[in-house]
Amino acid sequence: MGQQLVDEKKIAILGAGAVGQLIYQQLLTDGNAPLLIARENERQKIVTFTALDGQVTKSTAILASPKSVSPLLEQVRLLIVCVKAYQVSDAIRSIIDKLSPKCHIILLHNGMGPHLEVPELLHGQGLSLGTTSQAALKHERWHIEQTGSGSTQLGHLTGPQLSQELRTRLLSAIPNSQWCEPILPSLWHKLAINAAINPLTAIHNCSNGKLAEEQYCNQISATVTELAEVASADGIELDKSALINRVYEVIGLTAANFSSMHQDVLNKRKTEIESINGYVVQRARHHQLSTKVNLSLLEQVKKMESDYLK
Ligand code: KPL
Repeated sequence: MGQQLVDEKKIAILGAGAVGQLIYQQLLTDGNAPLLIARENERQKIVTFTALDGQVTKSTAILASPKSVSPLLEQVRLLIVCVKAYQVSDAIRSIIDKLSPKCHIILLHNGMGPHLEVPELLHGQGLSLGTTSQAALKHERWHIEQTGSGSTQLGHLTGPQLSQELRTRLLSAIPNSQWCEPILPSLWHKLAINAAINPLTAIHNCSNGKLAEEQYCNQISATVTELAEVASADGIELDKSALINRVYEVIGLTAANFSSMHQDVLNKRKTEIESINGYVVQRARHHQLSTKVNLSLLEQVKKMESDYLK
């Protein structure tokens, strides 16, 4: 009976990176049977999960590829998109024709931007957005470890609303998650933290904790001040000093960690700079505002990237 209910309102995760696999595990643990949509052609995979307390569990994940004409895709009523911001539009294009108009889509990634493009790709599906401070590390392709707990905010953006039943199932599965409306202020809030911490740790090759030093204070404060001005022009009022305090709180709480951008640069991967400081610069241009500090951080990280990405 329970299984039938789950299949009728199927939840799928598009993108089996660290965050995608983490959300998959949390849904699974809470009694759901989520589908993982990934590039691989296999139908099943044994996935390993190391929880915050070190406990290791294995489960068999049901996979579908966006290319497959899997009947499972038509049954999906909630699609959680966990690919990187720069992959979101292509990932949605690759699957949208196979999704029911009754499916609801949630974008859950670092940075901002895709929510401006995705609405025109939809065929009647509703769209919500989310941001999470949970952290996970990928040890192997199918082995992730949760490395940080934290809150998750989700909320409606456009089109039909997510059904109450699916919303309840999602909030029940993700620890410390809330439905927030409007959702955009939560995304700008997280953007400010990433805009201040991520590029500086990548440029100075340091842990998050190092940014507590006096030498970074002006840059952190200017990055957040510029961002708050751009957000305001976009109709989102942020409390600048509360935001700067929060940046320092996150620096303290994650002092020993290396930011995701630091790890991307270290491993010579494309970074999310375009959807973090790049988004601030893009919205600033739209409003004819100047964001010198964000622009400089964007250019420095792009330069590092261009030295290893050909
Ligand atoms: O989200 C993060 C990231 O690394 O992307 C922060 C908050 C900076 C923690 O490392």
